[in-house]
Amino acid sequence: MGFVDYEVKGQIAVMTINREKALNALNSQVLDDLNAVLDSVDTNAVRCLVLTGAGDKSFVAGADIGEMSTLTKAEGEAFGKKGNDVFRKIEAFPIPVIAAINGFALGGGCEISMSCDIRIASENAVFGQPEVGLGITPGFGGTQRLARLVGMGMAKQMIYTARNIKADEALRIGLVNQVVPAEELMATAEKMANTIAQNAPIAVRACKKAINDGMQTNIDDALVIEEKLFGSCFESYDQKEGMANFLRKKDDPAKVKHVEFKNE
Ligand code: DAK
Repeated sequence: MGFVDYEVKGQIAVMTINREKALNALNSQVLDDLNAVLDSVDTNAVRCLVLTGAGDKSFVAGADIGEMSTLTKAEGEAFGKKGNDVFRKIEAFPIPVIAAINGFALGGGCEISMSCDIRIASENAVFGQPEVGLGITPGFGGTQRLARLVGMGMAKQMIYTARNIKADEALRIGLVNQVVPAEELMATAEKMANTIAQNAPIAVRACKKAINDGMQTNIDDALVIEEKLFGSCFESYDQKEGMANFLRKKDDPAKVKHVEFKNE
């Protein structure tokens, strides 16, 4: 669809931002297309998403500077809301989303990667929040998500200096989970997505919600959130079969089998 390709591969799917000539920069159309593709995902069939950028140079080189350059205050606010709504949709998406970062992840590109659950970067990836050099603040959640991921001190350093960092430094500060050679990026991301897809989907979704919601509140309320989501897994086919399989294994290791979780 438009600037976003979508391919289902068994129980996982790959979403590719495809605006390679502009290094996959996010204009309003890309944001609308991302929104529409996310709305079209059949989350009963697909259990994990991978988000990447087209080409081998850039994941997303930020929000579209040409489009932003002439915005009025009101239009800037509307553009920020459009981006924030899409990024929040990714963050709260019922199934996990892995960012496969294949090059520049600057400004809105770094921000969209941070709205994903897990970040895997190629060795040529470059991260940064260059906004203060353009006379603006990060506008798609960068001031909030970066501080939550790498800590306040490092987030402030990156944002105030507008200095880009390479993949190895992003790994060192905890901005990405893993760095791999570029030619292995998609295979690594898809392998991780398939590993996630083989686990009980109801439980994986509940874990995502528990972590996301719990991180926004105090520990007492967070543990209540966990309790409720823990309870919600019981009486499902997946919980009964997952536990029965463990007990069968204990009883007789020869009875060990791969559980086909059913998302029910
Ligand atoms: N926007 C538009 N076009 C871009 C772009 C961008 N962010 N980044 C690259 N391009 C385009 C270039 O203009 C060029 O187009 P043509 O000239 O060929 O037509 C093409 O992509 C190739 O780029 P370069 O020729 O520059 O390629 P290089 O290899 O020389 O350099 C680069 C690659 C990534 C270092 C360079 O392109 C670059 O510095 N790009 C800009 C990176 C950047 O500053 N990104 C952050 C943008 S600010 C808000 C909501 C959100 C935001 C702010 C506010 N509100 C609340 C309203 C977010 C802001 C940002 O993301």
